[in-house]
Amino acid sequence: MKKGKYLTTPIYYVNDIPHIGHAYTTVAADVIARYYRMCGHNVLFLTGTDEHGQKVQEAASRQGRPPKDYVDEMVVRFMDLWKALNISNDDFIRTTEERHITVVQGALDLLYKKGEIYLDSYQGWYCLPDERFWMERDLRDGKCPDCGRAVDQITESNYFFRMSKYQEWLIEYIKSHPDYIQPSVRRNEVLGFLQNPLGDLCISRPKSRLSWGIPLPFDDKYVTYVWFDALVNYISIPGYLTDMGRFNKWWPADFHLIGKDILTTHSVYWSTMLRALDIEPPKTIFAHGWWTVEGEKMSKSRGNVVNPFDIIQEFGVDPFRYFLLREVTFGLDGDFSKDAMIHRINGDLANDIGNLMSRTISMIERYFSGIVPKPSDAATSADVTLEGSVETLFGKVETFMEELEYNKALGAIWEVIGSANRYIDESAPWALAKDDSKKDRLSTVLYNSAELLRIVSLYIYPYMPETAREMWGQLGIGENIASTRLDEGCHWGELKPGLRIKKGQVLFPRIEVKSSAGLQGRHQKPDVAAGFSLRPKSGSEDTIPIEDFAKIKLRIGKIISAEAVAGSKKLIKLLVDLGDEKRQVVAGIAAHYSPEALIGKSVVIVANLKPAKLMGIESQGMVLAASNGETLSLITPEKDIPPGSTVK
Ligand code: ME8
Repeated sequence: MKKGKYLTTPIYYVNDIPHIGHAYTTVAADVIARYYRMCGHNVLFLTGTDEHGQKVQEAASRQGRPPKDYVDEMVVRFMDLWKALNISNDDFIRTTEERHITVVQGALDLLYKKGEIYLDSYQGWYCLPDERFWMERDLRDGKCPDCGRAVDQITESNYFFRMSKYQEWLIEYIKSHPDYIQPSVRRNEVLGFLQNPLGDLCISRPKSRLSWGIPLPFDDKYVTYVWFDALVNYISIPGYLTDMGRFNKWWPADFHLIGKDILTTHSVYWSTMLRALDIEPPKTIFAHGWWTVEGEKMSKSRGNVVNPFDIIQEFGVDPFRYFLLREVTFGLDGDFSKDAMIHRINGDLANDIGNLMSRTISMIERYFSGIVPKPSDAATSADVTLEGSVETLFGKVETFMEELEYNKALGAIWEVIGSANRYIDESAPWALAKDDSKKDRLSTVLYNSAELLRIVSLYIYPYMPETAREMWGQLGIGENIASTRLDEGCHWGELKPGLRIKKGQVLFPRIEVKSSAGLQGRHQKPDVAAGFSLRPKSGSEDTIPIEDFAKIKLRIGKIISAEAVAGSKKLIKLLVDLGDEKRQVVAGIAAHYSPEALIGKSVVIVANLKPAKLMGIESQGMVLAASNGETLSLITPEKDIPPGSTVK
């Protein structure tokens, strides 16, 4: 067994319902935890809930209930969500648990005895929603500099942690440990923050104001500041002060995964707290980006909070997990929309991996009575290339996973899936099957496709565990994929010929969308009213008067040049001759046409469409195509007709 890996998520406030943001960090941690286990590491993956503090006390009192009652009920929502999302956490910390409280008090006691905590009278401004004190100079327009809400002036005696004395050490530490705070933009942000003098940290709240917290061990008139309490979870659970043998096995944590909203508390408060306790800092604090919803900040008042249970119900767990990590680079902000989700499902999942699976399984069933054939003829250069692409995948995925570059790891896996689909297209097993003399070649092609799917299942298991299990089941592999080592199972040739495949459900059914959305937009618009399952509606609401149709100016255009849009798999930039003018049109057809094949073609252009930007490139029209979801065909005139001709 290799060295242990310790991963954490933030512990979430229980006074809110879990949403896509909470799901994001937790799924990201789960993927890395599963990946490490598959690489033979012992893993401690910790998540949990932050249950003390003013917000919880107030929420409970609004319901006229004791806080503990309230948190006991609320925590279930998080636990249920993690179950629904197949989160494989090894422990779940609730800050109201005795095993945590003891350690918080132990740590406070140690710091107090070392003179790292002192009592002082303090005047400042308090932001209730953020539970943070601010100095007069910190305020922005008299409001909380973090959230912009009103602050109350407060004077009281409190206990302070001598955070300021570690400022120089922290700057030095961050500078000399480039991996400590990631990504680098966040590291620079923290270093910028540390250019201003660091104050000491108020770590107590008088019980007269807040009773729902962990009592200070050296003064029972106070409870512990919720952030001090919460951050200690990262060491209380692996055994700090209670089981130092176990603690030393896990600590320092390999990754604290957090959102960028809580960067300061982790990089400044937590680092200095650990320093004062003589504990090594974690190896990496990674602050990922922020999800918005259809371009807007998620908030209860906007009513646009994305409930992960709804998404799971509508699209399934694995597509949701896949989407979260494929759609945006971990570290950058992301935008959620059902459109984007459907686009991923229909493209990457249904078209790419789903199609590869279903055609391979169907052909093994049809041509070999459901028995995985033995590769029988000498390898061709196509076979060697396919095998080579699989053999080099491990190195790529390993590098990306170590850097938490989830979308690049998935990109590398999907490249291999794409090559396999092309390999099948080019090998044309359906044609080989018609010729008895080509039976050996047919065996090899289908064995190779099935073997590639076996290996791909291993790679996608951390992201989509249910799908990977299903794929192994359909391939007839008896072993449990969860206990298969990735580094051992990813080598070519281990699939045993003779296995009986078990044709099962389609992995990812396509989600039908209206084709009328054309090719202009990045994602075709789903019909929300119809709940994404579109059937033609009968009745007058589906018809338009001829005047409406006449508003659309359709003209014949001749494609003069075509080039792939850098960084996009879907888009091609076209220059189109419309007779009296030339237009630049960006079309999402790269999956169906190569740029070279387009030059010289006459197509139908929507000529009076408002220009739009696609990946920053202006598109001055739309090219029409017919699609049934799988095949896409440009609409071209049946006879030779000059550019600019009208289409009616
Ligand atoms: O801050 N986009 O808890 P919290 C991306 N209890 N991630 C998001 C997000 C969004 N829109 N919204 C939330 C707390 N998150 C403290 C943490 S840790 C010792 C104490 C995720 O319930 C992201 O991980 O407000 C963020 O850091 C976390 O939820 C905040 O959760």
